Amino acid sequence: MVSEADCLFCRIVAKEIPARIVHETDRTLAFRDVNPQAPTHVLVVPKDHYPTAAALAAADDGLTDEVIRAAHEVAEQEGIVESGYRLVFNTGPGAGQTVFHVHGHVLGGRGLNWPPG
Ligand code: D5M
Repeated sequence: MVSEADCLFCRIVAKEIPARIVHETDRTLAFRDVNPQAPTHVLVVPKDHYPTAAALAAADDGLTDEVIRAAHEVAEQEGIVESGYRLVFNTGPGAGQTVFHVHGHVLGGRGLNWPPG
């Protein structure tokens, strides 16, 4: 596995730091955000370390598919497909990315405005 010792989400993947895990596949993990912005706010990550969505897509587009599929399965589990949900990859500091292990935010369970702030 590609991991980085001081990466927070690598440490969650390694189960060194506790998280509220809601979904897992061989190559992905999904856990609840510690600072939820909606009734459902789950982060979906590849277990391997890629800093951004762009780096993930450039390196392994099959894994990109798996992350997106896992996000949809989380939405199904959470019962937010019918009402609608948002899948967001903040990419780069200018877009608000603070943790540089790529993660998709699955948000739903309330009305979501567009454009986001
Ligand atoms: O999103 C980074 C997200 O990561 C942000 O919504 C908080 C969340 N976060 C930070 N630490 C944890 C832990 N330990 N568990 C779960 N969620 C966490 P970004 O798009 O990079 O701004």
